[in-house]
Amino acid sequence: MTLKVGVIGTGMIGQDHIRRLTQVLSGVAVVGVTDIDRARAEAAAPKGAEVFETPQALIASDKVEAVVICSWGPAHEEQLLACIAAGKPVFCEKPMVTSEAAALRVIEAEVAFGRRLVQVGFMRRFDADYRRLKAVIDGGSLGAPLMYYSKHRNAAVPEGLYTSEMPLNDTLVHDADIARWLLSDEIVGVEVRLPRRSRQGGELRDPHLVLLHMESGAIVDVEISVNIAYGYDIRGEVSCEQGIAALPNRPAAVVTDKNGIRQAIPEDWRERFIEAYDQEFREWIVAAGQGTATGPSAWDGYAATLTADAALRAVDSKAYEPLTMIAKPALYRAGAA
Ligand code: NAD
Ligand code: ISE
Repeated sequence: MTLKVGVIGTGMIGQDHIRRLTQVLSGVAVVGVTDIDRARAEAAAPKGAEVFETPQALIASDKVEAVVICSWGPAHEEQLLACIAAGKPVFCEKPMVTSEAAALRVIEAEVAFGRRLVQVGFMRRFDADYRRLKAVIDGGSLGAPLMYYSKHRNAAVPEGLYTSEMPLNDTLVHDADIARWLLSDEIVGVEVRLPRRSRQGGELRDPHLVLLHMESGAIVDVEISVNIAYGYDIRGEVSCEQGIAALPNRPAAVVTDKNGIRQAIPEDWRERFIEAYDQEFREWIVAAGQGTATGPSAWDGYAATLTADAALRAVDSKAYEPLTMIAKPALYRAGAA
């Protein structure tokens, strides 16, 4: 069985996902693409794929069995709701949506449909190192987790992004999700501290130090840097009652020369998480082929969006900003079909 997929948004990650769906993974074919920039969609379309005029036309097409959304965050809600209305499994890049109200509309639509259809692109949950870290914490040999340090450093962002919005809506959401998942906990409040501005970014508001307060009382300390210049550097360390569990450094050749002993650093997320994205889609293809979704859910997308909203409020208020979640619908509870 080959799952016939349509891709909405053929920018950076859309092209990377089309490459993995056509050249790396099996049991899947990209039969349609669309982008508001038609020329970009045409350039990215694999041989034989149809270039649709609009996301709505792609979602409605009988040729398309499941959808991959790689458009900009603010466009996701309308596209997700159309997929749910059509009963089609959908993989949606993070952030699932960019407001609490939009997240609740997606949850409401999926709950009314009665079966999970949405998987959100929190690829770290599929990374082998993060999975090993979670297995150690869940194993319990180190006792309860007390603190988690999450370092999220990007080399650069496009010019013109100066406020806290992009670092918190687009980048922090990964740390929020991985913290909830690793610690099996919920975020109940957020604080943000703004250190002195890095001079490398001009007017860019960078970096951010974010504290996530968890329901258990554990605290997560997140560094969000989006203009660190030297590469893409992701680290994590969980401090537990009886020991520490940390992500290993990525294996890379060790170079020794007159400048010293060093290892290469990934350029960006495509390189660092290449295997994680592959695995994320492997698991999505299996679930979508059965007409459903597993992995990070609309509930997880909602939690991450609430966290980003609270962090943005905390930048202005300089105070602890609480999060209030609705009661978790049965569809998203452990063991739900
Ligand atoms: P991009 O700007 O390179 O590409 C986005 C594409 O979507 C553009 O080609 C744009 O024309 C198209 N688009 C925007 N709105 C549209 C609409 N309404 N209908 C059709 N096409 C539309 O951005 P990107 O870096 O590829 O990011 C896309 C999404 O993927 C974002 O939500 C981003 O946060 C997410 N992303 C996730 C990861 C990850 O690690 N999981 C990494 C990068 C980006
Ligand atoms: C980007 O959109 C991603 O999702 C990357 O994983 C993240 O590290 C980066 O900060 C975001 O801009």
